[in-house]
This record gives sequence, C-alpha cells and structure tokens, in this order.
Amino acid sequence: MNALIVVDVQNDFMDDGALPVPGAYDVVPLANQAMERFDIVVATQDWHPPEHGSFAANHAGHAPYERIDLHGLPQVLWPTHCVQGDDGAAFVNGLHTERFTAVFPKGTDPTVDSYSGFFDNGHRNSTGLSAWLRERGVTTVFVLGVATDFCVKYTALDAVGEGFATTLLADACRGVDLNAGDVDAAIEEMRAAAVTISAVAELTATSSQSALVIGLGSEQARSGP
Ligand code: VGL
Ligand code: ZN
Repeated sequence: MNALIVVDVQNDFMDDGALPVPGAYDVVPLANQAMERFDIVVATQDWHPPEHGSFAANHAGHAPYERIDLHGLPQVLWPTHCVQGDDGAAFVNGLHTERFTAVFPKGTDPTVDSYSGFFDNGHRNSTGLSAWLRERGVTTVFVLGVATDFCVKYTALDAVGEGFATTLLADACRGVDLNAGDVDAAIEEMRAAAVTISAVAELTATSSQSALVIGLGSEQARSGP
C-alpha cells in the first residue's frame, strides 16, 4: 500500500508568509494533483506553542536565521511561525484538505524543534506516524511539500530509516535555501539515502492503490543497462 505525505503546506511557509519559502504557492496545485492518486494521504502540520524554542523572538539578543544551541541540539532561529490556532498555521486555501486521511501535528514541544513528520529533532519522541502507516499496510511513501531543505528532507530521511520505500516528488517541493545550494544538497542527501527522486507527472493515472513511479533519476534507473 502506498501513502502520500504532504509536508507543511501552511500559510506561514507560502511566498508571503512569516517564514517565506520562495515559490511555495506552486506546490498547492501539484499537491492537489498528486493527492488524486492516493487512497491514503497524510498531512503534517507545523504546530508550535507561542513560547516555542525555535522562535528568535523567544531568545533575547538573537535575530531570525541565527544558529544557536537549543538544549543540546543545533537550532536555526526562525521568525515566529505556525503558532497553534493562528491563520499562519492553517493549511493554504485551495489545498484539497478534504483528501487528507489524517493530520499529524509536530513541533508542539517548546523545548525541541521537529522538522520530520516522524520524530522530533532529537529523535526522542515519535508522532505516531510510522505505526499509523504500518497499521494500514503502507510500505511505500511519497513525499512533497515545504521546505525541501528542512521538513521535507527530514521526513523523507526518517521514512527511509523506518523502512518505507520512499520517493520524493521533487517538483512539488520548495525550499528555504538559506545558503544558495542548500536545496540541491538536500536532494542529493536524500538520493544518497536511497530516496527515489521523481515528479508528480510520473505518478500513473491508474488506481490510486497501485500508483507506480517510473523512478526517473533513481539510482536503480541509472544503474540499469
Ligand atoms: C519548517 C522551519 C521551521 C519546515 C518548519 O516546514 O520546513 N522549517 N519550521
Ligand atoms: Zn517550525
């Protein structure tokens, strides 16, 4: 069984949001198109309390995008974003949220950030996503959303770590690119970790349960005859 994981397609990550991801609005129609191909669609939702430790505003003398140590883990300080219940934390208008089978909030613990939809950044607490997927017979996941170089990357890497065959729908992802080249490096890191890099158009138009990917750009495809 396949599942689609839609990562953090929320107002604050859009082009005009509090933590803007350039081109993020382009993800919405591609996410809608991809969701039509899956019976199981899981959304992650960045869902921080106002006192969250990743917010620069909660660290006197620090500015957004500075790096600090947060309780023993490296942390990029972010503009205040995706505060629980605020409009910035809501899914983007026009995203077909009625196709979501389940939503997994993350980043609720103020002491640790949580980029991955599976675990917090310290890998101490699980969101329950792995168990939820396994209970439904899911063995293969497809990942899209924002940001390629943060939440998408760590979600895909954890999916592999949890034993799911994992494909990144790279055209339906956008990144922060704090330093030019971060997004490309993130994609290479995923590829090196056995994530297949593909695109929404490669999902077949056949039954959602048997959605197949040609696997363009995958190591397997490249090492073929
Ligand atoms: C994200 C930074 C902070 C993301 C979430 O969704 O990639 N990035 N919180
Ligand atoms: Zn966040």
